[in-house]
Amino acid sequence: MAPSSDVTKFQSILQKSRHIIAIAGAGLSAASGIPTFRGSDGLWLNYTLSDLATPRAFRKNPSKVWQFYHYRREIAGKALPNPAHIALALFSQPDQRKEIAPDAEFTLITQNVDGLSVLCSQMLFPSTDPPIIEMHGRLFETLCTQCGDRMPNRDSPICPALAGTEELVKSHAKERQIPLEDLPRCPKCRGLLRPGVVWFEESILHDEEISELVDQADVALVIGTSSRVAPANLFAHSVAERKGTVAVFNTEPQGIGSAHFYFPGPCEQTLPRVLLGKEPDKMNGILQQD
Ligand code: BV8
Ligand code: ZN
Repeated sequence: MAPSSDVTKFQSILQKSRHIIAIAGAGLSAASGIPTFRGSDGLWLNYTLSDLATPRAFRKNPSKVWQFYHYRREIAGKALPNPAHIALALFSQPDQRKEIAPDAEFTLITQNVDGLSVLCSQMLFPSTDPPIIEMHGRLFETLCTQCGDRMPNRDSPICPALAGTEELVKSHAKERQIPLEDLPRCPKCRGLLRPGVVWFEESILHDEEISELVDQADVALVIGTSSRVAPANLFAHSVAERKGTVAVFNTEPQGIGSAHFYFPGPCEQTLPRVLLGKEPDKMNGILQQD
């Protein structure tokens, strides 16, 4: 049966829900100017996954992999949360969702590494710990390949040798050959640092916590994801298998196989309306308020 787009019907389900999870992908940050992976300006258009987002790729050519992540850091570092992030941040506050989902817990499980969901919650609710799980790690963290130290790092550029290479990536020009010693190094042990993200063939972060949430969920919101990467693309299916409700928010009908609801269009428009009953343009002003 084709998924419904009946907002009132979906909101009546939220009224009775107890455990809501949201699974988000690159489409959540598209309106913030961050290219998605497979869209027309997609990140993967000019690169193959195996060239860049695997441990083997990093071992083989850390200079090239670092230039790709430096490029993404430079973009994400200038990006601001959009109305979709704001809608989720508001919905994550019990007092903000008490009309729509009075008895529900909520957790956002995001595949995104741009940190915009956490930034948005910190901007709106600085004293609360946001219910957000960043399952694929963080662009603005580094991991030392020698001592294992994981550290936040928003330096732009993260090291002098990478400065300006974002222009090469942007213009799909040949990357610079940066010597190992000029790549980001650990302040503690001088070991080579890697981006603090989860690569393919690596286990996701917080997998136990995520499994518990998925097993408990009676509603799954699937937001801005092509649902092509595992295990993130399995969560909604497992909620549906346990007779939970799945609602997809996407500009394309992707990942709607086990969906009961599909809200077509940009999530920066559909999320404020469906989750909060608010018009998207009302959301922008919220970030500017002191
Ligand atoms: C794992 C961090 C167990 C890095 C990412 C063979 C060998 C080994 C493994 C595998 C294998 N086959 C399959 C696997 C599993 C593998 C996998 O799924 N591979 C794929 C390629 C088939 N997964 C893994 O390896 C995972 N780990 O399985 O552990 C294990 C352990 C050891 C050995 C084997 C297995 C780890 C995966 C994590 C990879 N890291 N990110 C980085 O970002 O650089 S993945 C990265 O790509 C993202 O995080 C995200 O997950 C994915 C991109 O997907 P989306 O976010 O959905 O983005 P996309 O562009 O595709 O879609 C955007 C969507 O938004 C579209 O639908 C579009 O229509 C929509 N949209 C656009 N604008 C809007 C919008 N919607 C609404 N509003 C808008 N405005
Ligand atoms: Zn170290």
